[in-house]
Amino acid sequence: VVDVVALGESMVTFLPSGPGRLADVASFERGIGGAESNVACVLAAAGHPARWVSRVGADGFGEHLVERIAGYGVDVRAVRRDAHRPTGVYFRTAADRATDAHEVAYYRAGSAASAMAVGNVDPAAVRTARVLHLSGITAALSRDCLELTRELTARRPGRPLVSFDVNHRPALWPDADGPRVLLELARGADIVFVGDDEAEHAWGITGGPEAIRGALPEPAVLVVKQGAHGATAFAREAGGAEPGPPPSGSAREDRDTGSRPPLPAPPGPGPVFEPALHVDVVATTGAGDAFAAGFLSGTLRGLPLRTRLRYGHLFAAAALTTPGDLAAPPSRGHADRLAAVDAGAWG
Ligand code: KDG
Repeated sequence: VVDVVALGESMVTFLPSGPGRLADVASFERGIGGAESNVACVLAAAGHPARWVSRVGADGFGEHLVERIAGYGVDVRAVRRDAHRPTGVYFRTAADRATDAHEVAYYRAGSAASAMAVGNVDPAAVRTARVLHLSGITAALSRDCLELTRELTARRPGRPLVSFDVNHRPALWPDADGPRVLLELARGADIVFVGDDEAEHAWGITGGPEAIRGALPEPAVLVVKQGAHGATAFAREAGGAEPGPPPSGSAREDRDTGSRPPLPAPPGPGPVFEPALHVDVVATTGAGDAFAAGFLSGTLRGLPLRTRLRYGHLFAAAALTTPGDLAAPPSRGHADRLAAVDAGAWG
């Protein structure tokens, strides 16, 4: 049993070496991207045993992805090579500093990962985890991927705790069904991450976190990300959803938590609001994934809801201040010290 399994498509990304429109940029630098593998990489870097489940092409880009993700310490043995379909890639322009506007061009239709299906994903690789992390991106990739996501979010006894990041990507949905499907999938999960802007865009909900919780009462934990403002978590119980048992021998869970007492648990079920940290943003890509990884790290360690949110913000701050998708999170000892500051010193 690993702490987390993340299932989803990863791509080789091409980031421009300077500002400008896709029509004008002359050279790009290779990186890696993929919302779910980003979560696995950050959690592995934070000391959690993590596995990535996916399909890549039998091509150089697939090889590169598997090597790089394994380099973060993620178990990639359940990733399958597809001899008939390519690895997806995407290009992105530098974001406008003021508006965050940027262009994204995906080349992933018919990719190896879009052929993930109930029949070709090893159920044991997915179930042997304390937390299974999924996102709405997978559901948009193909009918097979949608069916797989439905299967994995179906409430069944003995399934891992299911974490679901809505990740609404309008460009990927072939029809207008996306918002309805994403709501249905989120309702099946135990921990849901959604941006308030995303909830407005996808579902037309403008009333903030409370209104979003009104539309999504089922998940044990709902985390509403409010951009640079902060994030609000709702939980049915003060501690929030608890993952399955820790893998045997993970003594380091207890070893580096430091001597500071954890923050007190919230007085009752959410909402708990925690402000984001003020940072000089370099690029927002990957920040949502890092936030999810931080929150899940706190969840896996059984920390109080407010501390989980602080972990989310700390991990997101690392991603916001680097140009690519991925940034090393603060070490556990450092994060624990930062997360334990009192409210006046936070932010
Ligand atoms: O969250 C970052 C992801 O959006 C990026 O890595 C690419 O997974 C990606 C996607 O499908 O947009």
